[in-house]
Amino acid sequence: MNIQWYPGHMTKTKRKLEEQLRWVDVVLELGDARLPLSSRNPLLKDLLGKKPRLLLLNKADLADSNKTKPWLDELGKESPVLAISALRGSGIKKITDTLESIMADKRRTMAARGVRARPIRAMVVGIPNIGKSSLINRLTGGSQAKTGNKPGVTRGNQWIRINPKLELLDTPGMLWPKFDDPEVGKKLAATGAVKDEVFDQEELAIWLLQWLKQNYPQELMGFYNLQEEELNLEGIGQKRGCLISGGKIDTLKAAQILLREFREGKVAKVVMD
Ligand SMILES: Nc1nc2c(ncn2[C@@H]2O[C@H](COP(=O)(O)OP(=O)(O)O)[C@@H](O)[C@H]2O)c(=O)[nH]1
Ligand SMILES: [Mg+2]
Repeated sequence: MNIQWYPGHMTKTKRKLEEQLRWVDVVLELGDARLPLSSRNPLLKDLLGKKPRLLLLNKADLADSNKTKPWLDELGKESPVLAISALRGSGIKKITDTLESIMADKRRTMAARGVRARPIRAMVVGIPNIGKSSLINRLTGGSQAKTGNKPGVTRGNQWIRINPKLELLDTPGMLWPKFDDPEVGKKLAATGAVKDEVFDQEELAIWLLQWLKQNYPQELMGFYNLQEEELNLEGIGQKRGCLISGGKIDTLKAAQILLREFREGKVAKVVMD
């Protein structure tokens, strides 16, 4: 993420999203399966009003599936929800059918009024790095099957025909991450949703180590082949040969290794909320 979300940016981003929302029947809200709450901006709910949404918890390939299940049940009370991986392709096939069932009532009403059926129009919405472009690519199969400009759509936005039932706005809706709570900020930084510069890398890695020790101790010890009392940046640095002159451990390098390997899902598959 290369943007700092100052109030000015937020206003502009919000206005753009409001404009885009006018043209769609339904919204595909992307969240991160590792952060079913922290990766989402609650403002979206207000912006949507009565417009239906399908929540997609992306990056499920990196998430702890035992903990994803209860979240799906809980969040499913508010809106339909699927766990997906835009990278691996899991869950993608269910999207069209779920959207159809979400729109079924409205479409019946329209049909009764004699309005000719047209494909459902949807757009992808989410914070930076959540996988919006990956999902659009996955849905389109990488092809740029654009259906051309339609009246009422901002210049530059186009519809992509996904299948006979579904059209997608080619430009995703941007939301900014919300982290009034520093804990939420750390979770977003640890998973790579906000750029590293927001936090000191060593501090962030020390926080993450503590979190992993509390929540996934076996996975952490197993991955780095360390005993419980060695679970610190020095221990990781030693294992990985992060040395500076004088035989001291380069803890910054160890922090960067931990953050990278955690984000790649190598250390443990987690749910942090
Ligand atoms: N492991 C994993 N990585 C993903 C998934 N979806 C997206 N990514 C990665 O997340 C990063 C951001 O994805 P991108 O589609 O550019 O996000 P955008 O900023 O919302 O458009 C990229 O490195 C993607 O490869 C997923 O389902 N699983
Ligand atoms: Mg993108």
